[in-house]
Amino acid sequence: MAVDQAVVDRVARKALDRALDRPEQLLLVYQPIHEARTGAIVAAEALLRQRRESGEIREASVIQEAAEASVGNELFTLDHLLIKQAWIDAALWQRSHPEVRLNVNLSPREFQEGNVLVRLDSLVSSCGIDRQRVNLEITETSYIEKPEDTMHVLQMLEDGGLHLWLDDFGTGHSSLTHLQRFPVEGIKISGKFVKSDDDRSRAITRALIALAHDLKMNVTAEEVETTTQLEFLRDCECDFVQGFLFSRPMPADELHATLARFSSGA
Ligand code: G
Ligand code: MN
Repeated sequence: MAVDQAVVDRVARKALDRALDRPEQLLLVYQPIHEARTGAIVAAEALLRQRRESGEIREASVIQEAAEASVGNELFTLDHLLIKQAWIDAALWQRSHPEVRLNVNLSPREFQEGNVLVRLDSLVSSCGIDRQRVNLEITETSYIEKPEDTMHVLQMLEDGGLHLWLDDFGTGHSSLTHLQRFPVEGIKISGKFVKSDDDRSRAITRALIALAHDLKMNVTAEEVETTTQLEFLRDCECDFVQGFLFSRPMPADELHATLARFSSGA
């Protein structure tokens, strides 16, 4: 049976409206990012989840996609809520583990419209997080319409001490011109390449790592699930890894406990 896209969109839109109406049902989980060579936790990425009335916790990609597709301020409202929550949570572990960075996802639409600089700046100040510890992941879910404006904003963010990363690199709208022009610290290679164990995917992964290193950028491989994949990534000198092989996304307090356990040598 063909799925009616208009119906899908309407359902997604309703889910977004409900979530913004009752933001307490939204929560963030944090997935550690590890140094590939040693396994040490260097950062954690904030990921959105939704708590259903039944108590069940689900992925919230429908809500995120509806916000991305919206024409009003919904994307900014949602992002603002999430970044604020992430930065409050991270302030908790920053005291005991100041070296562990926090990764948050932002749509490139954030950099094209609105006063992202002012909004991010006031968020950073009000949460008390050390801005040197923030990685902004630019998720290229939408086409970058105004690359000049975007580049200007990214440059200001970088000048302000925040670190920029291109997310899901190699899929969607990601383009080599972004690597050529944007002041990014690194790229995250999509799990689509990392998880596929065929020769073509490996060739792409190897080439992307070499290219990033030539550009003096770092690389995080996403969705690493097996030791075979990890060994291949280590051979390619991939810097960081994220995925179920090391750790699943977890609530903030669990991450805090995990960090405490790691640093006590357990
Ligand atoms: O594109 P982005 O990196 O923001 O997406 C992260 C998503 O991938 C999260 O929803 C997370 O739960 C999921 N994820 C993280 N690690 C793995 C993994 O090792 N395998 C799979 N299949 N999914 C993962
Ligand atoms: Mn991401």
